Parts: sequence; C-alpha cells; structure tokens
Amino acid sequence: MSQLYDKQTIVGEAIPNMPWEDRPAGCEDVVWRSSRNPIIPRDLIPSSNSIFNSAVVPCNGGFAGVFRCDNKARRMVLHSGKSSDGIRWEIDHDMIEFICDDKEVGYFEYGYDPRVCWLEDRYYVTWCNWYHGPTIGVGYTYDFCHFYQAENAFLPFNRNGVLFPRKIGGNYAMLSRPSDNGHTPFGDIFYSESPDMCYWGKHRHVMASSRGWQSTKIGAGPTPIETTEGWLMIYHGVITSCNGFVYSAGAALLDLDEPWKVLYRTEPYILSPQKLYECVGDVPNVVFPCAAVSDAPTGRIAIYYGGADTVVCMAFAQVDELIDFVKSHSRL
Ligand code: BMA
Repeated sequence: MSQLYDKQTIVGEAIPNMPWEDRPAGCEDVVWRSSRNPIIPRDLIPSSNSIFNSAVVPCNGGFAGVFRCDNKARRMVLHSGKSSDGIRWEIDHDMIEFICDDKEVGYFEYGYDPRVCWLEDRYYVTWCNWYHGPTIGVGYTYDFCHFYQAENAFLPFNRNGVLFPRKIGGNYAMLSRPSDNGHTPFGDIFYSESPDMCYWGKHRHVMASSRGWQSTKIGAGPTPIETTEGWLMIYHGVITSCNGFVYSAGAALLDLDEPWKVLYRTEPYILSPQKLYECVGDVPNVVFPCAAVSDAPTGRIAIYYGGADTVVCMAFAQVDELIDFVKSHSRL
C-alpha cells in the first residue's frame, strides 16, 4: 500500500502486547479479519444466548472489557471480562450491577452495546440504557470489579454514545445518535460537550446518513482514535435491503479541535458482513464495531466488532493505510 502518508500516526500510548495478525497474503483490503474469528462464541458463559457488540481496553498490562451478553431470557445485560492477550477472554458469570446512589437512575431494565474509554483517571462505560426508552447510560470503574453509575447523558431516545478519550475545548465530549423507541429507520451522528459528565450541551451535528451502505442510519463505533490527521472515527452504517437492515462499517476523520467538522469520510465501507459468522446468527448481516485498541509506535489498530448479533470478532488495520484510504476514498 501507499507510503505517501508515512507521517500519519496515532497520538497515544504504546500497547506492545496488543493482539495482532499481519494482513494475509493476497488480501488487498484496508481492514482484514482475524483468522481466529469469532474470538468469543455465543455460549462462552452458561447464561448467554449470545455475546456481541462489546468493548475492550488495555488494562494493567493485559486487557479488560464490558460485554453485551444477551441471556437466555433474551434480556440485554452487561458483563465484565478480563484477558491477558485480548483474544482469550474470561467473562464474569454474573452481570454487572452498577452502584448508584439514585434509585431513579440506577433502576436497570436493560443495557446493551457498551463502549469503554480510559479518560483521565478511570474507565468510563457508556451504553444504551433503558430510561423510559433507550438513552445513553454513563458509568465508570477503576478495576472492572466495581462499577458506578452516573446520570444518563441525554433524554430518550438515543443510542451509540461514544466518549472522546480526552477533553476537547475544556469539556468532556461525546458522540451520540438520537433515535426512536424501535428499530429506528433514520439516524445521524451528533456531538455534545459537558463540563462535569452530568450536564450535556453545545450539541453539534456531525454526519448524516448518505448513500449506499450508509443510507438508512449511521452511528459511532469505537472510542475515536487521535491521530496527527484528526480523530479517526470508525462507525457503522445501515442500508435497508429487501431482507431488512444490513450493518457495515466505515471510517471518517474529524477535526481535532472541532470534531463536529468532518474532514474526510469513506464512500465505500471498510468492513461489511461477508463471512458466515457475520451473515448468519440471531440478526443476519451485521458487523457492529464497538472498540479498537491501538499501538502508537507501530500504528497497529485492532478492531472489536459484533458478528450477526451473536459473536465477538476482530479485524486489523494499519493507521497510515487506513488514513490514506479514508482520504483517497472520501465523499462528504
Ligand atoms: C441496533 C442495535 C445493535 C444491533 C443492530 C442489529 O439497533 O440493537 O445492538 O447490533 O441493531 O440488530
């Protein structure tokens, strides 16, 4: 691939033991799948119907995460997990019970599609949380054993709340996707700021759904990755086919200081449901990225995504190649 942009790098930490596989011989895709997919089967814990759309971060020299484990009553709940290599996971058999001093906020009906973000001194968790409909729950943990719940960020209905890993313009910053109470046939990505993680405002429109694979709705995926070229935002996009929604993934570069300004955005997808574990499952034809681990010195990115609302999968990319691809295949 092109070496034109060899100064394009990740602004962040070194994660020398992050999971990685080189691009397979003969593959020309900018994002390639793990040969070990799916890395987490649907039945890894006794209670689970399916484990997918989950979030992973480096933690204490290994990895930790928050996992969407829909149980056999088909209730959507969250579990914590740990791993030494980011590939083989031990998921807690008990669901996360958030500690919350306000019963009104802490009542838990369901939670799904978590994101985890290291920010200042703790791991923040955001997820789609029931509060008279889906909205953005916010919590945090220091150790992935005890989890604390804060105020919901927004009014219902909202989904895909994704924090930035540092303050922007002096405030905490979050992407989200206002929606409806059902299987939302629309959806744009918005940006909001908060001085205290409680009160959110300064709402800005970031991106609308557009054409093709991203024509029905879009939503932010992993915590945005800071690069020398802007925030690298991997997101999902949906097209409505005769057979229902199809979820693919794309990438965009957002301005570092004003992230609601989109610099580049992929017209083609970077990953779409093509493998059996993405096309066959409880909801067919879904790839849904929720996390990415990146190593600044090497520019390696490992993406975690849900396959067919059933299993957890991984894919890999090299940051300079991905930025090059986003720029050269952009349509705003
Ligand atoms: C969305 C969310 C995701 C899911 C997707 C496909 O609305 O519920 O968790 O992966 O639908 O079913």
